[in-house]
Amino acid sequence: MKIRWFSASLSACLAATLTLTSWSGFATAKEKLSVRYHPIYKTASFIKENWSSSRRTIAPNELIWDYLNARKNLFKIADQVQDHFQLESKNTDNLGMSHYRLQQVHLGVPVYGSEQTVHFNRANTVTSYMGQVIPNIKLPAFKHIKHISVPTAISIAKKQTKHVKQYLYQPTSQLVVFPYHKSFAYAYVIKLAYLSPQPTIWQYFIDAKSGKILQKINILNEIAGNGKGVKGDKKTFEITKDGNLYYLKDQIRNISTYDAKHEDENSPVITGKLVSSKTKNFSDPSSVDAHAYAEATYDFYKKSFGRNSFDGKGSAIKSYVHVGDKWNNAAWDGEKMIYGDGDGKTFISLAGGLDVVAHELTHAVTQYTANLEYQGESGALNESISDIMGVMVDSDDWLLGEDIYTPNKPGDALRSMADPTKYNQPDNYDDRYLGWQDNGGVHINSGINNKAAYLIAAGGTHYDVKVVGIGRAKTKAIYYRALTNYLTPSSQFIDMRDAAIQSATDLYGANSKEVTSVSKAYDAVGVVE
Ligand code: L5Q
Ligand code: ZN
Repeated sequence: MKIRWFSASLSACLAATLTLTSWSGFATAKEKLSVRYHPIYKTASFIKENWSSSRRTIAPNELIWDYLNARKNLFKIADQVQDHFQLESKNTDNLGMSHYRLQQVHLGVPVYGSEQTVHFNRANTVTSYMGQVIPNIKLPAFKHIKHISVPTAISIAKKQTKHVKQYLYQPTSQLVVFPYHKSFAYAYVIKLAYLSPQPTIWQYFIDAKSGKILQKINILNEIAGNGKGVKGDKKTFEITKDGNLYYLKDQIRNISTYDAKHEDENSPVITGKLVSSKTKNFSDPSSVDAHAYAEATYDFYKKSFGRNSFDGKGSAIKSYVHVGDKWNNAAWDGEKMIYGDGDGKTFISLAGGLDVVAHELTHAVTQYTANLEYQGESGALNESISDIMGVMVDSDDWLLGEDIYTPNKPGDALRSMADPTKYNQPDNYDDRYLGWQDNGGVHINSGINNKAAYLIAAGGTHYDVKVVGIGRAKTKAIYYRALTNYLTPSSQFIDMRDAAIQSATDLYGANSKEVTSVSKAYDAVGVVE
């Protein structure tokens, strides 16, 4: 499309506004204002300028409204700008610029697709505006219109996908003003997502008055990518095509994988770059595994517990590979997963371990649930929960990190839940570490709870206490329930015992064999009242 530029002197543009609101901002008269207009709505699509407020002292959050007020003519707004825009977010970048996002509203209801961005430099001068404003929407208030309910709208959309057995999450609904046939209608935007038979995210626009489907789009733009993992194994995973490039971005699970390009592991911000490829084949084994294993862990949580991402609300899962220089570790940093390449001797690329990836992502689940404090006994429980879910995701063994630890020493691992003492961890509360290292031994004392979980699942006699195994599926259900419903940030080993017994009671009954196994297991590792 050809872009047409219009220039106007500021004083001319502002003449009308200045008389209306004497305090509204203005810039020096000589400054150029360049405006590109929307071809149909004739409101500003892009403004390039240097606008600053004339008010001497002004709260930062009022500046944005002063600006919109100063430009209201360009948006064809006659009344209060506050009635037409809703502030969505503000981001300050590393250049010191502030970027505001706004949403046009009509009588309080968002106008679909009509969003705006306004950009301030560090001197609080607006340098540009971009977005869409639809003028003269003539629709009475929603409450004055006879309309169908949200559940009705959802059932209309669901009728279209009768072949779907399981949705990824509860269908969502948002009321919008929807531009339709040169007019407007209130519509519910219903989102339906599912993985099979074909990964799809439908967005249905249901007329709130008539229930008619005005439009539907599959907003999933995703395909299968492939590549080899750290161990040389071929695998497929979900990617996204955008323009000429493919990206490690799984839109249905909301998982993206970035290359940190050796940014320091201690850096407060790791920028990274979304991993891309010219073909569907991805050649970096670390990012392939980080991505595919994050997907596998997502699926584990979804399938086992119905959990949608670490927060249960579908939050974006971000992995960063090639963090640091030969860094021998991986972590959840509170917002994202970060993986080192390893030095090649102690570790190879840590993203190459499915159990490691599941361990890290479980730290995120913990943060959003029990939020176990990362020191002392609660920290050891935090570590243990990550290990438990780590081994539950990864095949049938009780080892952690076996795939990425000491490439020249086959058979060993970072930790063993079956026998924690193999890797210098205690397997009884009496042998717990009480020093200050490792946040009070969070990676050491986790062995105690790891052994208990192992005994519950696999059974065995430990320090003369016999435990009958109840299998992995029930064990993971008990720990998930304890983590999400019972444990708190200050929970100690004894609380873990009670939380596990309580969870097993809920799930299998007070006199069940499962409850017996749990209490025997904690007896066996010396966690007793
Ligand atoms: C650890 C996470 C891993 N790191 N163990 C210190 O001891 C220290 C860190 C860890 F899975 F990447 F290895 O578990
Ligand atoms: Zn950990």
